[in-house]
Amino acid sequence: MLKNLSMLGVPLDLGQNRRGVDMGPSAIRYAGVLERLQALGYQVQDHGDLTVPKRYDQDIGEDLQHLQAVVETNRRLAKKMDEMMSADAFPLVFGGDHSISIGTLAGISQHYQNLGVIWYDAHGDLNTAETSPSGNIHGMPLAVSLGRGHDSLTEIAGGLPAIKPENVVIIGARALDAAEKTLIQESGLKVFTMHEVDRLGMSEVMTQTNAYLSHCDGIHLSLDLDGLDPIDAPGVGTPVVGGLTYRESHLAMEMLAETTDITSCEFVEVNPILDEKNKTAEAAVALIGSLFGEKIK
Ligand code: Z70
Ligand code: MN
Ligand code: MN
Ligand code: MN
Repeated sequence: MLKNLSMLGVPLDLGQNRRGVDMGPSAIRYAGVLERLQALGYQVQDHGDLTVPKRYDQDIGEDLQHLQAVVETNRRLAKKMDEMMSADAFPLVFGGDHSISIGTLAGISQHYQNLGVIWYDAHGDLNTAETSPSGNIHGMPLAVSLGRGHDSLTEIAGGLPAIKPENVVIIGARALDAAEKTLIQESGLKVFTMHEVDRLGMSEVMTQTNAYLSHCDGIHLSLDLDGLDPIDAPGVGTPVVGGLTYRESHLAMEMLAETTDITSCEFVEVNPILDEKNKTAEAAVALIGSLFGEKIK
């Protein structure tokens, strides 16, 4: 892994309805992410937080809430990612809600032929305006990155889809909408739902994930904290019971550190307002430690 890291917060909360996820980057910084990475020997450049539009009451929209603000933010984010990549730094991004993946993937994917994506999440985030039960764009970023969705969202990646379905692995899914299940069937996306995690164990899931993405020339980890069980990560907008434990998640990060060449990552959906004493941000920072090579002994 590159020893130069570029850290960026994206305090966007307009991809969903719960207030507070805009404070995610602050909570993660407060939990000591910089010190943790420096202690591991990384050179970290903190790019601060991207300026994002404030929540406002006009033009919320129904099918695609806050579309223009989400589009504008992700366009700028994509450009920023591109700059970090061009400077040969490993991009480490903090959300904000998961709609920011539209921008991170749009920017990062310009630097790879076959970008792999590990989507660690309770949800599929595979909706479009037509299928979404909520109109929340944070339920759509994986679909958008695969080239499905409103033109103003898919165009952020510059015309071609940012990623290919055969380069995606979803881990931890347990709340998929009907249309998301159909899309998974049709596009052949690799999904380790909680069923597979329970049957195989996380160790085998990560071994298979590594093999499945071995042809990729870069691998992005998109970790939604709601992939974890709400007992371990209560500070998220859409908690779903029966999730990945703190221990399983650490094992996953440790195995990525050992065997999989992760080339960029983001930690999203930390909502300190809904949290218990910054537990979720602290979990995120602990997982970042493991992902970047921290060992117990
Ligand atoms: C639902 C939707 C979602 C995150 C919730 C929920 C999507 N499938 N994503 N929390 N991170 O509204 O599309
Ligand atoms: Mn998500
Ligand atoms: Mn989620
Ligand atoms: Mn959520």
